[in-house]
Amino acid sequence: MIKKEEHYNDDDIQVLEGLEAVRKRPGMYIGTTSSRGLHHLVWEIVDNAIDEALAGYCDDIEIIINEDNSITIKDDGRGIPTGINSKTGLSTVETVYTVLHAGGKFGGGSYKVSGGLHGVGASVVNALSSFVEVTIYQNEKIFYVRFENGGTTVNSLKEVGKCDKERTGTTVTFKPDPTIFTDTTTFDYEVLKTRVRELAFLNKGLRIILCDDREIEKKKEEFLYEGGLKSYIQYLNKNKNTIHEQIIHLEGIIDNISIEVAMQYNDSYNNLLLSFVNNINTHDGGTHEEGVRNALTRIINNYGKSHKYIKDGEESLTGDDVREGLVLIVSCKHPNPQFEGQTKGRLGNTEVRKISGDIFAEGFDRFLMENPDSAKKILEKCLTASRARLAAKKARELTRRKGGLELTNQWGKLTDCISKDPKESEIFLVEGDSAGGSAKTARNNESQAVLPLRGKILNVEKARLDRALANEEIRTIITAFGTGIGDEFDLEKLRYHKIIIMTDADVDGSHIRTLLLTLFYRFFKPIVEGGHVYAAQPPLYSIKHGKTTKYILSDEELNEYIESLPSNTKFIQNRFKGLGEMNAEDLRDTTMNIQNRVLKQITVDDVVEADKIFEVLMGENVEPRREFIEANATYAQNIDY
Ligand code: 1YM
Repeated sequence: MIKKEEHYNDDDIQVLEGLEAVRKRPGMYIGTTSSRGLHHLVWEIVDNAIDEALAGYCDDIEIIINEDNSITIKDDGRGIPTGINSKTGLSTVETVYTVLHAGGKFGGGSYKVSGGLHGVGASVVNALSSFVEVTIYQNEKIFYVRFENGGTTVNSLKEVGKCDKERTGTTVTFKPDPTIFTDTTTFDYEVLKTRVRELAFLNKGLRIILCDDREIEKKKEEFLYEGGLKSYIQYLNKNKNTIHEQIIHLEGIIDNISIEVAMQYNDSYNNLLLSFVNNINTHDGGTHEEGVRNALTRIINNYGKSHKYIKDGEESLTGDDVREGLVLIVSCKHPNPQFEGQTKGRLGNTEVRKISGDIFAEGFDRFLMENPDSAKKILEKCLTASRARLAAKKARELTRRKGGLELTNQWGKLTDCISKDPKESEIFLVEGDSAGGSAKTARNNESQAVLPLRGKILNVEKARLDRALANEEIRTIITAFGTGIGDEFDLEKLRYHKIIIMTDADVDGSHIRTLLLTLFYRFFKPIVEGGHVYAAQPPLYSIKHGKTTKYILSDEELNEYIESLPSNTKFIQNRFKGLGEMNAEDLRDTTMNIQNRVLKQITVDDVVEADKIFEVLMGENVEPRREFIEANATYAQNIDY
């Protein structure tokens, strides 16, 4: 753990701007005022408590969603300083909450180790809240301050009581301003829970309690992992078959930069690599991750060669080979991280590459030496992956020779659009030949291509690339997309920026949709991450009365619509059994025409959650699937008719 080197000094506070600026342009400070931004407020306050824990002064944090949708966060740290700040003439806590960019962490003497996306802190939360209350327990005294309407102090800091000497800490309650968060001011317990669990995994020994005190759903859960990252790996591999028992764990500090890695292989064909810097998920990796990746490939190859798993003259294992079935987490703590990229999801500090590589290489090499049985299983797994990769390469070459993966006009099934501009081109993947036929008639042939899918496509959760390539349906999809696959994949070559899955609203339709999503998530992840994948929403009903035809998307909407009709209206209601039943005109008007249609964009907010769901739904083990289906049965509608 990195200790703060100097203590906070009241004069460190820098007075920069007023809170009004935050209210005028909230997006600049918290990214968005949608639900995501709303939850971001919680992390800004929790981060201060986590910093206190990282500095070694706090063990317990509690987060409560109150009945009125306000949030209370408590910690048992030292309490925010209450002395007067000479620059602002205010108490330090008032300065921290009312002056933008104020805080010990910007003062130079000390630094912030945890930190939200923007690291803008408590004053931003105050600016965007209808009220904030801070209570501080310090030196046997209780202090209290209250702000309203975006940061106006209504009760300046004062002593309000006495407490035991042992009782120290900070309690903050805030309520987001509904005039700013116009979409929603309702907190989502599950969203808070996912991040709280992650924070508990990342900060070994820290107890975080999450409570929901709202009427219907009162809940209380405690998150405390003595095993830290090891516990995280256990959690991620829960439904998988691991190939070696012991979780590999190593850590080290060089030049005040700490690196911790935990990893374990399972028998699947996927990998899950998570990386963090100061508790922030670096979705796009960066130098800490690169150091570990490079060292992983190097160390496994060295071990494989010196122990004759890889014979002289045999091809080395590639990065993909050594990552197959691997679940790995890298956590870096850095005093001065530089985040790069559009979403600031990449660590840029160049010195970290060597540091993380060296720490990883030493620890991993030692593990292989000390655990030859595990090492054998890992090497065998990597070698099988390598053989499969070579087989896939052959299969690809073979299909290419047959013209299967080239863009020729003889691939029959696809009805392409005229436009060659990917930005304006879309492809509909349609269930069945008859719906495919209607879609071809209904489409706008300038920008809409149609690919009917005849059979069920292969479940790639249980298959490697070489088997996937043997599947005709999958080959046609790869060819149509134009991107290539595996180590040849190139997002730039994607021929359609909208890929629209159009399946029936029944069990078979959902199955085909899930199979396609599994294929995209496992083999074309950048396409999903780039927001290119959509699900069409064909209507469930049509209602005809007089000359009017109204299409309805859900049972809920149907009831509302029928109730809204004058009571004596005569109407015909004929539920669509499937897309194939709809004529081309209906299909155009409801599902394909850009003016009227409703598309659902498929996004991946949370890779951990997505990985789990695909594994559970499509993987080998039946028991977790049964549990999942039972737990989610209430969400399923229209199971079959
Ligand atoms: C529920 C939220 O804010 N806890 C908290 C915040 C601070 C301290 C302790 C703290 C920090 C330092 C010294 C230091 C903060 N202090 C500041 C500032 N919990 C919560 N607990 N003493 C106490 O950083 O050296 C900002 S946050 F700026 F005043 F030091």
